[in-house]
Amino acid sequence: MTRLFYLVFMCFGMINCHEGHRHGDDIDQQLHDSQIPPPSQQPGKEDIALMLNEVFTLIDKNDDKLINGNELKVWLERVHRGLIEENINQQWNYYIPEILEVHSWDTYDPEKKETVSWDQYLNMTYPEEVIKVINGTDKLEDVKSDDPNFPNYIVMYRRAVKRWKIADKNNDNVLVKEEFKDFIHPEESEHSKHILVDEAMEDMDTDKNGEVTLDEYIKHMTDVSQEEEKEDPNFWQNQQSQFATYLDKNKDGVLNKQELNEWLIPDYDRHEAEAMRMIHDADNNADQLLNQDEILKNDEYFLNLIPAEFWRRYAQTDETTTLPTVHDEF
Ligand SMILES: [Ca+2]
Ligand SMILES: [Ca+2]
Ligand SMILES: [Ca+2]
Ligand SMILES: [Ca+2]
Repeated sequence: MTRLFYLVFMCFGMINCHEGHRHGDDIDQQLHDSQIPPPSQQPGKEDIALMLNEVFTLIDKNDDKLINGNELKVWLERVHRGLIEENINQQWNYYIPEILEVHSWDTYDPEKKETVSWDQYLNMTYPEEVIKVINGTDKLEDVKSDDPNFPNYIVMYRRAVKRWKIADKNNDNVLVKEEFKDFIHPEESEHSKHILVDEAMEDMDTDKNGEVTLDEYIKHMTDVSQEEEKEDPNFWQNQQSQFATYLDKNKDGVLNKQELNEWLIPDYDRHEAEAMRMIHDADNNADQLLNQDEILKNDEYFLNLIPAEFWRRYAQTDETTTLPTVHDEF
């Protein structure tokens, strides 16, 4: 069996993820979906049931054979942290960090730490033609690239410059791993998450007047949505009502920066909200809890409760149908 786990990636590092920039919950969603193998590479229903049963016992901390909102929230946080960490490690290693003496705010003396420099990042992320345009050696309009995403690389590059500045707290133009985390996942830290709002405004506000109209919003959502999402006959109506009902808080027909902020950096706990939504959607007997049966009946819906670790271990068992025992940090 081929390794079914594939790289978890986000729109920033080594990756080719330039089809559009998603925001906020979408980023989360994308990251979480990326750990689920495509259906053709998933194990059969019975094995998925085995995995879900095993996950169930791990979520059910108080061992009452039921999952409550808090247990589910804690699990979702855990899966999320695992994904972020794995993604950071993967990207960090890709850039082949170099040991340098760095000064931090914490101590007076420099410390030897692994670092990634801006040049290293640049050279290992962007094709040479992009770097030439960036350096002014070539003009964008003169570049004959077969890659339809070429202009997007330039947008990404400009964005990377801004993100780097924010992530590089001690301003020495190299990132230590903690700084690199803010660079790749600015949404994960208080220090850097505000940049998501600027990036979203930049993406959506095509006429650059500082506000996002419904048209601008719809155009953006069309650009970043998958074909199958757009095939949904209610797609347009859903987008429109999302905009009018939830996002445009002051009902003036446009989204200002504050409204983008509330959308992308909400002050509620995302994992708690997701746990509540999951319970609401699958709680057949309406006791505000999930039992094993409710999880298994909705197995496809709960695939993202299965950590990457499990999928991977399954893939490594070859053609056998026995699931290996899980003995790790979960
Ligand atoms: Ca329980
Ligand atoms: Ca630094
Ligand atoms: Ca606008
Ligand atoms: Ca508004």
